[in-house]
Amino acid sequence: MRVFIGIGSNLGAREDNIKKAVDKLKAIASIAIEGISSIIETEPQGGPQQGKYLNAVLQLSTALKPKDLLKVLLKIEKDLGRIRGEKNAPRTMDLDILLYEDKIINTQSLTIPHPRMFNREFVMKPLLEIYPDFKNKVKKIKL
Ligand code: PH2
Ligand code: MG
Ligand code: MG
Repeated sequence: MRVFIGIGSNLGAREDNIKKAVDKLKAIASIAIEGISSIIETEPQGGPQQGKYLNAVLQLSTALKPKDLLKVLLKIEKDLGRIRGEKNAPRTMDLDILLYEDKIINTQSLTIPHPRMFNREFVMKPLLEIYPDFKNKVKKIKL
């Protein structure tokens, strides 16, 4: 399955955090990294006052089901020191499933496509860099 993951970090050694997250994903047998965008520095959107983010988007190929992939991502966030506080709080690592093939998923724990990705430039810019065709898909959906 072709999957796109949004990565964000605005606490600690942000670039190292991103590299470590990518390495941890690489180490998982059922996941292959197919592409990685540029890492961009972005102003925090929402939440309390906090430092700038580094954001990027990854393309994966995986046999994992969405909820199993989510478990893997949450474990990596935790291993990289993520402490969950208030909504949009600063974090060492955020790994969000943006797209999973063309699936639409709405469960308690998972909403795919990521509901807030379309108006977030820190997601759309790196996503379109590695998946330019997505622009045409969005146009079709919104027609
Ligand atoms: N993530 C958020 C909230 N705000 N702002 C930026 N610039 N980058 C993020 O990754 C980000 C954010 C919630 O996940
Ligand atoms: Mg997020
Ligand atoms: Mg998240």
